[in-house]
Amino acid sequence: MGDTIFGKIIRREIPADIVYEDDDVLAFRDLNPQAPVHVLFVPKKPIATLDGATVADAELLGKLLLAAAAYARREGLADEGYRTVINCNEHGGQTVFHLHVHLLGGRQMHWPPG
Ligand code: IU
Repeated sequence: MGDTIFGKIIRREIPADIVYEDDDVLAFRDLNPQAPVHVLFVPKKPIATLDGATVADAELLGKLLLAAAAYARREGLADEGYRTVINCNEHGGQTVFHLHVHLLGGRQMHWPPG
């Protein structure tokens, strides 16, 4: 599996504004934020896409979502609400092929997404 810029962030080879870390998950602010709060939650394990995840990753995927939800609550986003997004491959708009959950909050979200 190819390395990505997120792998370099995880290994601290390039800087990022890291807001959360545990044994399995790293979270950092998106460089091109689409909302007042825009944080990316990435597994340290380099899974390329959601399509590439397997049942062996079930616990890790749960940890990723729970880390995002806990962060949102700590940041005071939970009551008004927020959005989590996982883009997969070309039609999903994925540009970095290291699985990540976008957490977007601090403004009204709209549907359908573009
Ligand atoms: P996507 O779901 O793969 O499209 O999301 C990739 C995100 O990674 C996107 O929102 C970029 O702004 C963000 N990003 C970043 O935060 N830092 C980087 O060095 C690069 C992309 I490249």
